[in-house]
Amino acid sequence: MSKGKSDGAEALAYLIGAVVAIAIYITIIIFVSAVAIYVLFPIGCVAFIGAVLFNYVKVLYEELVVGKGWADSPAGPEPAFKQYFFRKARYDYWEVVKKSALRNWAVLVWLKDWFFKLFQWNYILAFTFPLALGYIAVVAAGTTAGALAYLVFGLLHMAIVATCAGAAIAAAYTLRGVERLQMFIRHRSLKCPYRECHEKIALPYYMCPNPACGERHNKLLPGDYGVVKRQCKCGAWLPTLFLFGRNQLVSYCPSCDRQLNSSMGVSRNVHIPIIAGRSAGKSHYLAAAMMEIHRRADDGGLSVAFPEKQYEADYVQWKRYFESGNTVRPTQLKSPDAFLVNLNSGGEDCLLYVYDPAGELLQQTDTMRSQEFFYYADGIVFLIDPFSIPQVQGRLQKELNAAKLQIGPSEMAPQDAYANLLQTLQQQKVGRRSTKRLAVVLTKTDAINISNEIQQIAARQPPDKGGAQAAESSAVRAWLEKNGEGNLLRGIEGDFKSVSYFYCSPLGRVPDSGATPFVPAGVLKPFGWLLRSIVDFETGTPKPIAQTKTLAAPAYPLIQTPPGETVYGKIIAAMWALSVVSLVGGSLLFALWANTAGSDYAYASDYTTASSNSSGAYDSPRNPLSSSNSNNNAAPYNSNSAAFRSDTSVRNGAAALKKADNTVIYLAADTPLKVIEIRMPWYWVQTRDGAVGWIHGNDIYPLR
Ligand SMILES: Nc1nc2c(ncn2[C@@H]2O[C@H](COP(=O)(O)OP(=O)(O)OP(=O)(O)O)[C@@H](O)[C@H]2O)c(=O)[nH]1
Ligand SMILES: [Mg+2]
Ligand SMILES: [Zn+2]
Ligand SMILES: [Zn+2]
Repeated sequence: MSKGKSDGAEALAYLIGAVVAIAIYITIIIFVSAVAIYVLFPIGCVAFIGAVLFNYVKVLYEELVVGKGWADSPAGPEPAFKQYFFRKARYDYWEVVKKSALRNWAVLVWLKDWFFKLFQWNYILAFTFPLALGYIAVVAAGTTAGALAYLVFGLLHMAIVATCAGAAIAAAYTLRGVERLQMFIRHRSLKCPYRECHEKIALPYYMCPNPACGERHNKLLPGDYGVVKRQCKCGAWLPTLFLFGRNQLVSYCPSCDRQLNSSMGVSRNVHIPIIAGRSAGKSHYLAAAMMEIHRRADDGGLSVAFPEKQYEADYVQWKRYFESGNTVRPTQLKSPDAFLVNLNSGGEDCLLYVYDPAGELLQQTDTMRSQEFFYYADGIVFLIDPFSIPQVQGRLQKELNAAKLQIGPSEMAPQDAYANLLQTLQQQKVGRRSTKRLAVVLTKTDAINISNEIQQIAARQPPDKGGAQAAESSAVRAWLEKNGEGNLLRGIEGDFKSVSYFYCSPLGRVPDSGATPFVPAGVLKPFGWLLRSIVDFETGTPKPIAQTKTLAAPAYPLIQTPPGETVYGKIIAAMWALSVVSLVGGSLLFALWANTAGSDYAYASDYTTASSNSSGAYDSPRNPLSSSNSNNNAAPYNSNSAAFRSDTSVRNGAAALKKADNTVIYLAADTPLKVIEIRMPWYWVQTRDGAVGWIHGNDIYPLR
């Protein structure tokens, strides 16, 4: 019995204990939940966001500010590093995003480990499980907030990289377009000056300025390797635009792999071939023209530079021959197919290509056709050896036989030479009437008084209104006509739109055993006419040839930095930091502002309540200071209306509101209001647009 009694007491004690324990559990659960919701959740979220921010900043700093980020390497067809935003930027971005994610993951793992350390699967858990649940809830909320923050940081970073990349790509392709356009407009299409090649060069290839490297850059243009400069795999920097000195790099023809001169592509290029049959005097004419050009330069009327040593060497040799009165024998004239000289008479630099093809070529029109320079010739010097004209040969047979060795007359009649020239031009589809300028030049006029004959014709002519050149042109034309070349003249003038006639003597005298120097006469005039508006041989005030670099001139300066390293990572990091700071600062300011505004302005609905009026309608506006409200229920002054009026004479609302001219409008529930004074149940409020009145129910009742 006693056992049963004590059993019962014990059971009761256990029951009470159990009830107390359950009560404690429930209290703890409620307490922890409350704390979790109002204290731990916000703290947890802020802590997690802070941790994510810390991780992002730390990785950004380690990777992009002090570190070098993703290890770049030369990529693509060129021996160079891609421009940062064309390659490395996105790897750098992934590196930061990935590494900061790993760090965030590590934090979660650390929290998980702590969880299992704190809450083990044993009887204690029976007491601590509310804490465990709280822990899980806070971590879950924090993880959500942290993930959101990570997303925002990552997207912000991506937006910055994408924007910069877009700008870089746009800049690169704009500059490329500008460069192409400029080449097109300024007539700078390049042609290989070498005899066997003469290919049109879209873009030469350039050598790395680092002599230890010697890599070749095939497409040195603004683009994915760099906007204004690019980095060679050796670390040296190369400019991508001629504007920035690309022409100072050593460049080669992509067709024949021979070195090009540096000023090609910078100066205005003018191509002029000298056309005549064999032994008509082309080479002497070219040599004499160079003598004359240098005489002009010595007089201070012209700037001259040879873009390559090779041409200078030729010139020096010719000069020696001319000064000693020796003719330049064809064998000793290793005539480059194009002779290049850079000229300036005050305007822009002119790179003149003069072609002196061997006379034999004209005999074989199929070979001539392959001479591509006809395509891009700007003008042609058509040389006529007077002693190749059949009528002259007949007329001056005696004198000619005596001086045959000195004059070396061409065996090809001008008509035949011209026919072959025309055939070549037509085969190249130059058009019905060529727009190229044609200078018809009578040469060797020192011999057997030819120049005297022309001067006599000129003297008999009426003065020409077109000036000295027009007078000379018509005199030479008349002389040719007189000597049986009328057909040739008519042919020429039908085929070319722009023709002028000249006479000259490259040697100035008949070459004989005498050692007096040759003094050329009249050789520059045809060039002056062909180059008019570009080079002025008569009255120029020259500027130095800025762009010309002979081989002896300093090459592009070698600027070398560690390969593949850029400052862009640091810039991106700084931009990211700046945007995060402004994002956080901005939202804080906004919250502050919204909060301040909130304390000032509330919504109309916050102060309006359904009326207790038994009819269900709202109380009409009335004067709250009046004790009697019953006399103003007439429409429209009732039911959810707000009366706004401007009649300042009415101070006592109740009476005034009955006036027919009162405007009554609804006051929307979301109209912002500022409470100025409260006399329950009335509020003296002001709307944002400045209307002031009493409000009760849905009504605003303006008193002024
Ligand atoms: N009198 C005189 N003779 C000249 C003059 N210019 C050239 N000659 C003569 O003409 C010959 C041929 O001259 P080149 O200049 O070699 O002729 P080319 O047209 O270059 O000949 P190829 O190269 O064979 O096609 C020379 O040997 C000179 O004797 C000149 O101004 N006066
Ligand atoms: Mg020759
Ligand atoms: Zn290099
Ligand atoms: Zn070439």
